Amino acid sequence: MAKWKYDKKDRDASNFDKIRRNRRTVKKSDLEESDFIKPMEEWVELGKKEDFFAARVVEVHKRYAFVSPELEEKSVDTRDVWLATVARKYLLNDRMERNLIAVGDRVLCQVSTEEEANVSQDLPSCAILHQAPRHSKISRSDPTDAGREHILAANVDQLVIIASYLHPTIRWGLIDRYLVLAEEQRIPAIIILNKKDLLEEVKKEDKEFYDECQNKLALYKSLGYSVFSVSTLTGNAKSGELKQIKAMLQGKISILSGHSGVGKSSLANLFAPEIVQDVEENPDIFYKGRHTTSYAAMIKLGIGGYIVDTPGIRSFLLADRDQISLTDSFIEFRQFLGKCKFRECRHIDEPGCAVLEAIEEGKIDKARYSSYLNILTGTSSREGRVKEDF
Ligand SMILES: Nc1nc2c(ncn2[C@@H]2O[C@H](COP(=O)(O)OP(=O)(O)O)[C@@H](O)[C@H]2O)c(=O)[nH]1
Ligand SMILES: [Mg+2]
Ligand SMILES: [Zn+2]
Repeated sequence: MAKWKYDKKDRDASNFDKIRRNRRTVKKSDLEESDFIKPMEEWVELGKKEDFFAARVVEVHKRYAFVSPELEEKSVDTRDVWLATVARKYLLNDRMERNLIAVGDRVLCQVSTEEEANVSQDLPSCAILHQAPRHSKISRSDPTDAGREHILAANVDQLVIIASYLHPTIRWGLIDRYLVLAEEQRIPAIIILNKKDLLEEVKKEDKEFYDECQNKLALYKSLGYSVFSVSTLTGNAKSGELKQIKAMLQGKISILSGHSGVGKSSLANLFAPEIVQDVEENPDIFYKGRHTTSYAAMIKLGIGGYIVDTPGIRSFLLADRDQISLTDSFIEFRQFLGKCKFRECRHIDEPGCAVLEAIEEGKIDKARYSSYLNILTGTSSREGRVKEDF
């Protein structure tokens, strides 16, 4: 029997495992070295080829994506969509990332011939041949495979973190996780605290919670972040803090991130999106874990700029971080980097630790430090990951 011929043994589960494992050893660098990612210099020339066009990925599904042709750099009509699949040769490599392309990626596409195109669908179709280098990427650890990276969006200019005071109750630790992502990518973060109307309602009966929220608001402002306290339900985009948010979104690509139900789609809808976002009108259904937006989508805003509305994410875990890069991502810790007695200080219980001293002196907030510890220790083991899942 020829070596390469189908052999029943291949179907044996353990054999499959072995094959999978071997494939998983293919490193990310293989992809980087392949010609999928093209530097910008080559990009323009390639785009001139017949049947080729530059586009922006506006939606990613499991086996296909939607792209919108670029009208000019950074400008697309997000209602003009093509069905796109990544050229098959690039899919043969198994990778460290769950997804090869993400919403926001700039790609070079080739129009599919009639035979290649799936005749059963109405959209024009194309193959994605190349990807432009990314200037930023927002990713989490894949909940189905913690060792893998799930890239939520690429090339975004800023990260908008949305949380609601109540329904669902705010998780300050989650805000800190998102801030780490923004700091690592060196992109600005904007914090929006929504459902202020609900906070006002409990002001009298739960003064403690109300005060805690006010203190946190002041804390994040003191760190230098833009923080807004709004109600997308009762507020008006023409005045106050919603107007300020509008000004910050104009001309930028912003990713809206946060738990499902906090009001991401409601916020997007205030700024004249080309495609109106679904808002879950029945919160009861929604709290059982259902959500209407099930994929990340890039939408042009009538006010100028783009937003990437992300699906209701139930788990948001950061991949492993070493303590040096993590210390650097907590902006108020930065000034103490290199000032600890030990060079490899993790700022946990080491003697002569400058970070611990700063906490004692009230220069670093204790809750922020707890977030640091949670991220540092929570990502060190698989169990930690599960426990940290919130
Ligand atoms: N009370 C109150 N409810 C809001 C506010 N903003 C949004 N909601 C409600 O919260 C639910 C989830 O909103 P949605 O925009 O779909 O959240 P998303 O999952 O983050 O996109 C919906 O029932 C909205 O009507 C607000 O400012 N106050
Ligand atoms: Mg939504
Ligand atoms: Zn230290």
